[in-house]
Amino acid sequence: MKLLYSPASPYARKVLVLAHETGLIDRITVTAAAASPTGSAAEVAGHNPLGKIPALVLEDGTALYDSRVICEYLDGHSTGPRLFPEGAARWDALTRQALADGLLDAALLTRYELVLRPEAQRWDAWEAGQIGKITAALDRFETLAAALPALDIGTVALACALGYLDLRFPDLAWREGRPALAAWFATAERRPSMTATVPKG
Ligand code: GSF
Repeated sequence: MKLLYSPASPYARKVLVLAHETGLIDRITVTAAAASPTGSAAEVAGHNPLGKIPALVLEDGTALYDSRVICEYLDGHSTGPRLFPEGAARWDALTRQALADGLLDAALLTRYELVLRPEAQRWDAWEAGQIGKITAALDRFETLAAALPALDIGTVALACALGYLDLRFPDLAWREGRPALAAWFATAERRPSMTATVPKG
């Protein structure tokens, strides 16, 4: 299987962390590909009409996206733990993944606003709104941190989201006022699946 990714992509990291945790990492080759709202590499758009990464290309040429679909597909082939629980626990895990992915969506939109949009066209209220979503998501995770499961798709998504804030939004200082979340991440980021996939960019 070929993963179209970028070394800094937190969504792609979610896929790679899950691949490590489920024993599938050796079945995945990675190909770096450029993806941007103002134009993505042809290889990306050829597989995903949205022009976004990650996209997983199977041996028969089928392309899977987005990261949520790719993660659930891989989990179904796990040689070890299943990170998508069955039953009632499933909805809790999926909702925590959605909250972490939504935090990332707001972070990416903020980054694109600051890095891609010409300064004269920036909209302060837009940036403030996205930062507000990041902050609200972090505050909710602070209330959940003490009782999170050891490992599921929600905890993987959260770890990748916090790692992305460290990479791209150090000034946000997300750990300040969030001791339980900071303590949780101090352990989570030391998992081999996390140390093997530290984002670079
Ligand atoms: C989001 C992927 C995404 O925005 C998922 O895979 O879960 N819902 C999707 N990826 C970014 C790159 S990033 O992860 O650094 C992307 O492809 N941006 C290009 C664009 O057109 O927004």
